[in-house]
Amino acid sequence: MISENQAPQNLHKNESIKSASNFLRGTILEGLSDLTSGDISADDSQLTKFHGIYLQDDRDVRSERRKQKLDKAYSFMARVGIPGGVCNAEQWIVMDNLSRDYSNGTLKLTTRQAFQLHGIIKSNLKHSIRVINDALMTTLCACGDVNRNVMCNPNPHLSSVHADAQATAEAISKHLMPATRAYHEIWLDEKKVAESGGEEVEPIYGKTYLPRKFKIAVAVPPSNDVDVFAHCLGFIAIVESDKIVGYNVSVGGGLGMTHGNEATFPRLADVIAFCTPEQAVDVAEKIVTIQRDHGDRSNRAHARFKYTVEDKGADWIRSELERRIGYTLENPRKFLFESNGDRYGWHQGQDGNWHLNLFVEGGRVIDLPDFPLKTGLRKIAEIHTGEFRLTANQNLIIANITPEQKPAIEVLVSEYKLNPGEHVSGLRRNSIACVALPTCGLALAESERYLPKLIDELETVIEEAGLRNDDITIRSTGCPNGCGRPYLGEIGLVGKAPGKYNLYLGAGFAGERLNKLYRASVKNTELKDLLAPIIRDYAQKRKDGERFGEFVIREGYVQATNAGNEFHHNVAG
Ligand code: SRM
Ligand code: SF4
Repeated sequence: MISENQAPQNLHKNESIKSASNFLRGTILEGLSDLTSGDISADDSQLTKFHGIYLQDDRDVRSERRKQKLDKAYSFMARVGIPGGVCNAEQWIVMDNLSRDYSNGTLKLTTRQAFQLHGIIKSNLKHSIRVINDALMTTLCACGDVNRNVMCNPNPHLSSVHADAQATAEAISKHLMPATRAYHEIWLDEKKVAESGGEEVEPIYGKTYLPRKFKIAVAVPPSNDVDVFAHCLGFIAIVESDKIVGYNVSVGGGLGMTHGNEATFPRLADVIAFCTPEQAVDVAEKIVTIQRDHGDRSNRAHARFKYTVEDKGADWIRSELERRIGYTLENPRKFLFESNGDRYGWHQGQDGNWHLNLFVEGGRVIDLPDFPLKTGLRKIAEIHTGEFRLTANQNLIIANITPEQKPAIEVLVSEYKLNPGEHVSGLRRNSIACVALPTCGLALAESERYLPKLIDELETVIEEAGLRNDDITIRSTGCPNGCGRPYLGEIGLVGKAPGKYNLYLGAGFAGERLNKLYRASVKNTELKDLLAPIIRDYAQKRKDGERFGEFVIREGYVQATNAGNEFHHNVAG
């Protein structure tokens, strides 16, 4: 029996767009060849998301152009998903070239270990996508109602453990890629399936794909840098004698919500079972099919897997999973996360190779007059034989540097003033800001362009309070969708309107607890004064080892949020 939210008459319009799209083709090809306008049709712009491509416009000039009766300044954002954030030096150079030649001159390292190129105009789009594919990367499934870029802890200091975790992330990613050849036909000029007499099937997704986006992460305790509990599906590595013996499986995390709609809320995942490394791909596939069959296809604000888990219960999900895989899973094993931040600076792996975790503010790789970050990284790429690894905190690891190569890289780090995080305050090095304005069509307020300025102001407070080197997580977003995972910041800022933010406090430092609203609609000019006394209070009264997020709860600034469904409420007692 199909449920009400799957009944044909109740389906959201995106379901019919997907269904009529002929496996994600729509009229994208025709739209691309029409160069009389810079955009594509509304339906196609839903479909290009599955191809990792968003139609955007420059919001800085939107009102001026409206006054002048001009079209919006359209361009495209392309997102390149690389499982676990791992790419090689040649691939970095390809991305660097594309950003210089066809986009806005910058690279954005995202909170899901992907690259974003902003500002590609329509006539350059196809060529850019082809260049990305020629370099053995893809934009396919970086967005859309499918499984997205699979995240994984990228710091290979425990070389063999990380190699195994990465292999799991890559295997899941590969297995959950859609089968449609639409992408190859449209962007890579492959022969049309219809012409070659073939017939298409989507064995995992079916022709309407998932009700909504789906996200997976692999975490390696004690680091929760990937924020595994914010994911639809998580795999938490259980390590014994330097070997991954299996994964705890977590389900039902997700952060997006809508201001003023309490039926929407961020939710952290429940840990439901333990699986062996060999079972992980099967578990991932079957969880995806549970969401395919039971997710809400009528209301996109209730369509994420977190609501399926919330409504049906974690126990039901586990038994349905076991029914679908055909065997029983073990109960979860013990694990401990210590932080959801990055390990900055130089670290040597078990195999003797070195890894340098650099701080990249807001994930924006750009050349500034006094800080030529982009050129510095390119120079490194020109000599580096290891990898570039994008972190879930929008930072970058130059990974697998041989001991012989280390001195040459050190010279470049110092010549280009690259930042291994040592001179940065504990607040700044634990900051995340989503893109927001001017490219994000959903932004209600600034984020990436604002957070560094707020941190400048707050640094005067933390300096005076003697907290310069203390790690405190601060995360901001320009709207409640949660792209910078703000509900997992000890301090979280969520855009409400231009210059106004909801201020949240009290998340767990290891990403184990959501924060809680402290003040709504605070003007940006008032944020420093609102936070300063709390920061000073923390400096004076904190207990040994007590984190800022714990302190604000103990001192009663906010109540603890122990479950997503109490995010909007204070609980009596
Ligand atoms: Fe996100 C939509 C940027 C991570 C939740 N996100 C968007 C769009 C595409 C806006 C749009 O739909 O038009 C943003 C593009 C802005 C731009 O100009 O580039 C955007 N999201 C980002 C990135 C680039 C933020 C960043 O600064 O790093 C991150 C790209 C990740 C990637 O590489 O795949 C990004 N987005 C996230 C995360 C964090 C995560 O996944 O760990 C979340 C919260 C976790 C979650 O999904 O629950 C997130 N993005 C959303 C949502 C809300 C989803 C929901 O459940 O309600 C939207 C809007 C939507 O889907 O309707 C959204
Ligand atoms: Fe845009 Fe909102 Fe995501 Fe920020 S959180 S990138 S403003 S959708």
